[in-house]
Amino acid sequence: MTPVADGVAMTLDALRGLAREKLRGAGLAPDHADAVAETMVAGERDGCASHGIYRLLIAANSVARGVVVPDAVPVVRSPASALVKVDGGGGFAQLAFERGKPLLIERARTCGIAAMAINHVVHFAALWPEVEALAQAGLVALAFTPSHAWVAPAGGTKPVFGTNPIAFGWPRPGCDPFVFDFATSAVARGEIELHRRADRPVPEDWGYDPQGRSTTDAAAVLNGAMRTFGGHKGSALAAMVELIAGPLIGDMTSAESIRADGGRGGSPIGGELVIAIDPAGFLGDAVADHLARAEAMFAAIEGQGARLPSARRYAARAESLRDGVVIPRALHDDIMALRSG
Ligand code: NDP
Ligand code: PYC
Repeated sequence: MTPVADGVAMTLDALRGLAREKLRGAGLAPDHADAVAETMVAGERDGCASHGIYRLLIAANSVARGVVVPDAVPVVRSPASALVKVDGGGGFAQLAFERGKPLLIERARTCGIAAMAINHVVHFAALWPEVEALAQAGLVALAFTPSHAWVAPAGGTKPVFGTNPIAFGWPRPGCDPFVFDFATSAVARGEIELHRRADRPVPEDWGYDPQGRSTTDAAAVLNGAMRTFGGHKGSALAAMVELIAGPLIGDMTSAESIRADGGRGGSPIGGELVIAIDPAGFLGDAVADHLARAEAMFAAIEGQGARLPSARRYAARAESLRDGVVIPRALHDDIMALRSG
């Protein structure tokens, strides 16, 4: 660890070691600590601060408040050839995904398409590491999860939806996959939390105060309601995520999740739906020809100076792999104050 002007410079290996040590100190079993640390390090490495190492504070809080089962053992089963179900046993979602992923990949390759329901987990993570891993395996991937009811429907000011992310991954020959992953709220809640920590105002269109008035006060939005992105369009997509990653897979909606939390301030409780499609299932031997045609679309986007989603992330990754990362000093202090294990 090297102190720099505005933070602490760390290699990714040092950051991984610190994350594992603090997660074990919080009480997580070693396999959970390793899986959770990996996604936090990936977030920090790729310049996604809202789901990077800052999440150590959130994860430790969820364990301390008894929201998460720290030594849960995920159970994987397959109720039908194209379906995988993982019961996460109340643990964090990362290990449940890791345990179910090999069977999901196998079933997608066998059936052309397969879906995995991850149930009974606590979820605070970004979804792009999951769809990126599936796309790296040659599959098209979609992932969805509800969260806590923090977001008002378009036209209302009271929370109904979670921040409900949608992630998509597309395999590309010879380069990193095309990946996007965003909340259906105007911004992820983690971003508003970072504004509150830094005492910075938020844009007026991010949310409402508890009285339903637009505000630039981050704390007021956190206590009031966030807005969906794109008005009624984001609102409908948020509802879709509630439905397909809640009732469809027998798990909680965001309203049910926040009720189950009971004021403990833990991370969302519920499920996740992951869909994987093997392009060869539709295309057979012509798969390479058709994936090559997709490249023309990417070239048309980049050819006019627009960027692909994830281009920023991959560039940040290259830089972090070379130079390491800098953790803001106040965050580093808070992390060091957590118990070690
Ligand atoms: P952002 O609005 O920051 O953007 C997300 C996506 O849009 C990324 O794929 C990003 O690529 C891409 N993007 C951003 N700007 C551009 C641009 N100018 N041109 C092309 N693409 C662009 O994300 P959110 O704040 O909505 O969400 C952040 C994270 O929070 C997500 O990873 C999500 O999974 C996570 N989250 C998790 C929840 C949970 O319950 N587990 C709930 C809500 C959110 P790039 O990264 O390259 O910039
Ligand atoms: O940033 O909105 C968010 C979020 C919710 C759960 C995990 N991240």
